[in-house]
Amino acid sequence: MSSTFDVINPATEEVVRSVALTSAEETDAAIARAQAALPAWRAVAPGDRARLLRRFADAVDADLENLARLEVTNSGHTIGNARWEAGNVRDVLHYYSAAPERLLGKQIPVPGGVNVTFAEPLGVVGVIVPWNFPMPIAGWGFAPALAAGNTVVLKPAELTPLTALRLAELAREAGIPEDVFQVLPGKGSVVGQRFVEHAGVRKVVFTGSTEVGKQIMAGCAARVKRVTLELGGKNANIVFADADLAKAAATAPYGVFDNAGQDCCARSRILVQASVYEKFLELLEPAVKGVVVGDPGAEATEMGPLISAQHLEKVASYLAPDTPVAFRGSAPEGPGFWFPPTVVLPKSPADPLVTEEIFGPVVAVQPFETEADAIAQANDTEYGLSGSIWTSDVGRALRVSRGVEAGNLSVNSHSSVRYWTPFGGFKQSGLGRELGPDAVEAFTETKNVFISTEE
Ligand code: TAP
Repeated sequence: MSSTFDVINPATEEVVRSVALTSAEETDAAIARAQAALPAWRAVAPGDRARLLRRFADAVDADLENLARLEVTNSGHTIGNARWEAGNVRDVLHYYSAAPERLLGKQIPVPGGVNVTFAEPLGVVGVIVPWNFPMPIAGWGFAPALAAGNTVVLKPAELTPLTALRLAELAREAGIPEDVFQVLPGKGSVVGQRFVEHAGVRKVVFTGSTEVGKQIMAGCAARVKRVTLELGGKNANIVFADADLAKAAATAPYGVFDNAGQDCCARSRILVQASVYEKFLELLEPAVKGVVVGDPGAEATEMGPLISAQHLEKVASYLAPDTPVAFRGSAPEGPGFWFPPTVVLPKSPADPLVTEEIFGPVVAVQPFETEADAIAQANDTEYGLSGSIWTSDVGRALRVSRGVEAGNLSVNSHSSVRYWTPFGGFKQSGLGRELGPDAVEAFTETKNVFISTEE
């Protein structure tokens, strides 16, 4: 008998739907079906596989508003963000639909014959998704995996299964065979664990906490299983005195409080050059207080609730009565897991507010003196995912970009994820890259074949 999980609307605390949890036995059966579906899927002609992915993208597009509303209800994402997220799944499917017809090998000059390489699919790929961006992170795994001819089993986070389940329905409507792309809602310790342990799964794509990512990597190492890891971040937003300070301050709240700070790319440390530190804080205060926090389904809302009561408790635990809070924004009263945007001024670089990924709407502002000091402070973390650099000096922008140990940097903006470009972390923020022109390679093995031409 399967057990069930009650999905809760984080803005109202009401039960949305009860979802059956996949057991270990059911996971094994799904993996066996995915293995059985592999020969036919990889044999689909490249142009036909491309067409199926484009039809899947079109089905997502036709269902965009429904998917977005589902995410608002399940995850408390603002409706504007949720529409972007569903649109991102559509765009990523379209982008990788070009891949089946371009899975090129090489003809390499060798003596005595002809040498060619093939990009072969890996087999069954297991994708494990966290609760903070249920749609896009699912798509970054399944779209290139399917394009390369793999079959996919996908586990959404226990808290947020609804959009992934809908995406599986849309894939079927588009004509993708049921066993080629299966969504298995359930617990990480059950379904996710089987992806790691089961010999039939040839690659695990994991996005989530660094702690669980290390366990996944260790489990995969024991089986020499391919693994991609997208883990945590404690990203720096570096503001130099020569920057457009008004713009840097006006945008800083959105660089960290988007998705209520539940974003691996959240710029949760703002490093400000000491000569403009006070001025920056003066400009930051109205920007933080102006963030519209409330009903995520309302068009004007800029920040919704946290995902769960447990997560709210974790975020709140970082703020003690003696925490140096500079100022805070607002949050609704009553039901829902609300936490206001909060700006803190830690005194020590060892303060957990500076070192730990809080994964909520809390940002630490710290001064720095020189360019070298800014780079050293930005790098004083085990993480290395993203970051921003605000300066009007192009040479400095490039020097600091090269100096900061992180996979995704933006200058005079807070952009991290663009599906055309590679995304992933340095250090303990991850292993491998997703998105961009090369992502499909991570879902293939290179096979080398030599054909003798000797008589
Ligand atoms: P986790 O607790 O690590 O969970 C992530 C996923 O792994 C969930 O589906 C979870 O299932 C599953 N899982 C848990 N234990 C497992 C195990 N032993 N074996 C296999 N799977 C297991 O993370 P979270 O709290 O959902 O997400 C927040 C974290 O993700 C943050 O650290 C954030 O920075 C990181 N994140 C990183 C990125 C990128 S791209 N680098 C993007 C988004 C989020 P359950 O739902 O059952 O727990």
